[in-house]
Amino acid sequence: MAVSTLLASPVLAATVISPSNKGTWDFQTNAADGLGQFVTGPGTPPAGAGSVELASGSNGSNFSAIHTTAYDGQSTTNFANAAASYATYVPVGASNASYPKLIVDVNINTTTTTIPDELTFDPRDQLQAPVAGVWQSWDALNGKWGSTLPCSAFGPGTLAQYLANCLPGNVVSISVRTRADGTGGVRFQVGPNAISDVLVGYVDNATLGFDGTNTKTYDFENNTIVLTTPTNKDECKKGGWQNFNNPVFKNQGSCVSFVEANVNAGK
Ligand SMILES: [Ca+2]
Repeated sequence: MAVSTLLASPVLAATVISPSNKGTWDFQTNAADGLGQFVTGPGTPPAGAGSVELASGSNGSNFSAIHTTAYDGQSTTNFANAAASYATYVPVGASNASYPKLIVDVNINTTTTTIPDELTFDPRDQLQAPVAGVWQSWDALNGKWGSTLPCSAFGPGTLAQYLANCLPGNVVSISVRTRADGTGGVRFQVGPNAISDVLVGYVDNATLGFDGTNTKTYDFENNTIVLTTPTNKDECKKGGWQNFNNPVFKNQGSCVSFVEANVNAGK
């Protein structure tokens, strides 16, 4: 009997990030009416059924973000083991500035000093045009990034161009900066943009890594359980009793009894 062995690439299960399991992720906004939340949809997200919604509120000069601390302190020399891809959705009619950016706060560590920088991947700067009303995937690692360092030969450009043109000659490493407010050096963000912009964008299916030791795919989901309660006896019939979870019923009779006993509930 011949036995053959197939070696397949390991398939890494996505890490589900949700209201009850945010892991290393958390929301941040500077707007009183800004919003960061897990939602179902919109449309058909690339992973699972939900995503993260980021909205800057009524003032588009504010921002809304979801951060992770998972990569803080990790170092690389040339991004060789890094990973950066994600998917976005922007509703039709929303500002074109709504496409969530991927921002990485880094330190450029040289033999003599540490230079802070902020690398930003903005879907609006890429070869693929942003399109509203559909989910789009972005290969950020191989896309164009902006930098806060003065660098006339860059902006936006590839990470290879950044390494070649924007850094001093005595760089030892590039590391993800730990932010003073503890929110984490890697984030997805909408805004800030013009005050008149109403920014709303969604993110899902993000694969992120920096030094190769903690590369993960994140599936943002809204797993909040919606409580369902029957309000009339007909809802219990034809198997309907099985659809409720507040409370859960053993059979149609117990469902009907519950409705009869609670007929005046809330009146
Ligand atoms: Ca999802």
